[in-house]
Amino acid sequence: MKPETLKKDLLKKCKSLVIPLVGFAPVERWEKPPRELPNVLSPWIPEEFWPQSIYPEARTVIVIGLPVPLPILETAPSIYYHELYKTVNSMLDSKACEIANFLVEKGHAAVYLPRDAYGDIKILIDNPFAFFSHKHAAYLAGLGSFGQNNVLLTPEYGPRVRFTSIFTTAVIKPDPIMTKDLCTRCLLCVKNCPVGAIPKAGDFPPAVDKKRCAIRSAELRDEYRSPCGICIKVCPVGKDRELFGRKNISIYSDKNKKFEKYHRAWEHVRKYGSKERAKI
Ligand code: B12
Ligand code: SF4
Ligand code: SF4
Repeated sequence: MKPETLKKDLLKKCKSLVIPLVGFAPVERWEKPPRELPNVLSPWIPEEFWPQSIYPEARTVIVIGLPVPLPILETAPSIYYHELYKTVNSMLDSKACEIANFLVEKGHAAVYLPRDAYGDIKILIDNPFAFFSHKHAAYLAGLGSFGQNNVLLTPEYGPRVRFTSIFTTAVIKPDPIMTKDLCTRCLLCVKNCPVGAIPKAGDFPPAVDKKRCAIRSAELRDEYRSPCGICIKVCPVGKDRELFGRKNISIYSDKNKKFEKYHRAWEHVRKYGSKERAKI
């Protein structure tokens, strides 16, 4: 089958699975990290984390992304975002598994990757790495650019999107790497991080204090209201803000009386189904 026909079939399959974001990256892109953006992606990801090291036959990485709806994320930390997180995660895993099976049915070896791949958040406190990084894969597959918050921003959903990947032996026409820098450097992510984990200056994207962030996530997990997600909630980038009527970022400031009805709704959701550890 011609590479163009396979790409068309895959895009059709993703459409039928209601996957809004799909990108294709040849494995060679891991060998020569691109210089298109003002990124300091240096040192680059060690070779043992590259797709061709994990699955030596891999020729193309397919990255899929599912959105995190803003009105749910806005209640975070809450049981509502906690449940959404679990749902999106299992949907990503099963859709990626189905795409790999679809390729296999067509005669192309393919394997899916789990969207996270760690047993418990406590493992990440001391070793905050997975064996494969999906945000870098999404970047190399042309889905977005890095933000000050060190996650990938997309034009469609800003950072409010979760990714996973599929490795295949099929050669598929790649998508161009995004050259537009989507981050506005508004620093809202920096100012709103409750544990000060995101540096405001230095390299871009900056090295987030992973330990601090992971410890906060572990605490919230024990309270049934993880993950934190504030740095993706406040980011102004993404067309989803328009769709959900959330262009005005001052909605997140407690002092803004105009948005009291939203603040009341979030407080209501936060009161049920989870508790701060001190109150458990
Ligand atoms: C570990 C992890 C965490 C840790 C560490 C975060 C971090 N910044 O790396 C903690 C628990 C803190 C965390 C928090 C969050 N996470 Co998280 N996390 C992961 C996970 C499981 C692995 C990431 C990884 O291994 N990165 C490793 C390397 C490659 O990235 P890096 O450290 O930036 O590496 C660079 C340099 O450090 C250098 N380097 C230098 N020396 C070394 C040494 C080694 C060994 C390596 C590997 C690299 C390296 O190489 C890289 C390029 O320069 C991924 C899922 C996955 N499997 O990809 C999700 C993931 C990155 N998380 C995600 C999200 C959304 C979050 C949160 C917002 C929580 C939430 N869900 O609400 C916060 C955001 C924190 C933040 N601002 O960064 C999403 C991001 C989606 C996006 N839009 O980009 C991902 C991709 C999950 C998913 N499947 O979608 N996360
Ligand atoms: S997830 Fe929360 S604690 Fe972690 S960097 Fe973002 S705002 Fe800070
Ligand atoms: S909140 Fe502002 S500084 Fe942070 S990633 Fe988004 S656009 Fe960039």
